[in-house]
Amino acid sequence: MLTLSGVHLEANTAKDGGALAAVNTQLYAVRTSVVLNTSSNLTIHLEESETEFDNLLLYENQFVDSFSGLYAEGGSLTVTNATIAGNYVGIYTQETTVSVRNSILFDNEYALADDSNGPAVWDVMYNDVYGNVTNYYGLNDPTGLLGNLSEDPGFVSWTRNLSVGSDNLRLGPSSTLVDMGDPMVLDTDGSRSDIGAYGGPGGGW
Ligand SMILES: [Ca+2]
Ligand SMILES: [Ca+2]
Repeated sequence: MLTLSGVHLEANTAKDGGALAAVNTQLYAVRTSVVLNTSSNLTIHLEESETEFDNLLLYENQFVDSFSGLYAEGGSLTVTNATIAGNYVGIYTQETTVSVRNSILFDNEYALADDSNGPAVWDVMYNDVYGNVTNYYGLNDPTGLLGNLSEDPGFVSWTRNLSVGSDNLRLGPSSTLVDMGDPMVLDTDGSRSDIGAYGGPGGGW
């Protein structure tokens, strides 16, 4: 088991996994920020791994030839309280058991995408998927069900411009995603969880 806590991955370049790659690995990552990396085959590239991300920031990652974003092939992927913006794909999987909860996917080309041969096995609850060119690809759009929303997240500031200097992906005071996460999950202040990377028990970063 590989554990990452409070790791910031910025401006790296690699072919498979511009920031992070794992094959046949158990990986737990909490409070991970991944920005401005460049890949030719996905920013986070996971194969046949059991992977869990809590409080993930993944934004403004670029690509050459192929895609940027988070990719998993086989294994399992659990993403809770992520904010994923300005990548080519948000989360893209093939033959993976996927859980995505309490997460924001905004301003990507594809937000949640599955390209499995069989039916997609996705558990998708209490997310906000909004403003992507394609919000859902290869799986049903669950907006309005199980706490899934499609609303402007109301970040403090966001510009998709290949730079992160002026981005602040915390929820602004008028955001409708405050207290709209899984009611069984609490924030550090004891309130119902907020959606996004700054919600949930690990959200105080
Ligand atoms: Ca930006
Ligand atoms: Ca809250």
